Amino acid sequence: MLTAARKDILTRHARNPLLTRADWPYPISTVFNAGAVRLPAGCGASSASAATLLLCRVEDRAGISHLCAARSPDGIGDWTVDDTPTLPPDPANHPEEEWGIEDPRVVWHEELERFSVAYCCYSKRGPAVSLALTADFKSFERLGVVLPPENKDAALFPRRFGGRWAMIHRPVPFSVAGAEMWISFSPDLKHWGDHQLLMSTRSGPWWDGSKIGLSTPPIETKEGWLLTYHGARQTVAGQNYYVGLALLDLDDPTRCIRRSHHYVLAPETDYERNGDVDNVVFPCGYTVGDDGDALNLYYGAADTAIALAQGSIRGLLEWLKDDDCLESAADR
Ligand code: BMA
Repeated sequence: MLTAARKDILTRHARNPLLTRADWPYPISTVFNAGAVRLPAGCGASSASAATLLLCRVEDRAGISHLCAARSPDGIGDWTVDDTPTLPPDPANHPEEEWGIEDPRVVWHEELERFSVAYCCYSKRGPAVSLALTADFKSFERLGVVLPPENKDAALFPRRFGGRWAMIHRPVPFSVAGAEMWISFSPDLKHWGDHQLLMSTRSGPWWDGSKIGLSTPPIETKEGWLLTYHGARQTVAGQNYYVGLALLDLDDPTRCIRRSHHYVLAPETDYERNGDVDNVVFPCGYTVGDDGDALNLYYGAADTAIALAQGSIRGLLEWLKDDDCLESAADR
């Protein structure tokens, strides 16, 4: 375990933070937690300059969040940001969005020929999980609330399992300290059931001791579904957010087969340690390079900017093998 923990498996990009409010074409307060995709041909990639799309959480100057698309040819620079909110909250038709929409996770579904956007709708009754579908990041079909409050940090898997869609999410139980990751299934994306606990918090002083939740959507690999997940650790000054790894069985994603002992990303730089909410690294999206291995992890930094950490999927899987803490089913 020590060998793995000594290696930094993710590298921060030298141009971090990649996006801040200074990059926005209209007045905003902050921009952070973004879903990410590489646009397949014919899916909104109208020109060669639309290779990476970040669907960013933007907090306006009233404190309400909406989603806004930023496109870049290389996923690093030359960002073109939509002139107006791409997906604003729609409280007239969706009262659950009254206090904004946050933290999108975007997934391409071959079967639907559309992307799903799983996001947190912030209702006056608390945060809940909503889904929308889009082919072009211009028009969106809202499916509404799919999981009621209090719940967030949801993402779909790209394909069905035995005819059913699967989604990881993070309910907040009243009678258990902390918040944990669950998985649920649906025949139609609208009706969800067969809810099962997937991963629990470790409690105490651990980096994932007080709350956990999915970070990016699951990454499909030959060895299983690679998860990045965030862990919150309570300190006297507030909660610090870290990122760790887990692996789910490829055919049965209810089975967590590896979980990292240590975190792979922690708030260390100035832009991660100081912002609207200090000491936060919070990925919501990833893209993979043409080689099928280079991983770009886009994360919100201190709820104030968007940054990029890069690594190799193969490298992360190897690291996780060394750093695995699941010695028995009871540890899961
Ligand atoms: C979580 C989410 C994120 C946020 C993080 C740190 O609960 O609400 O949107 O980035 O807290 O403030």
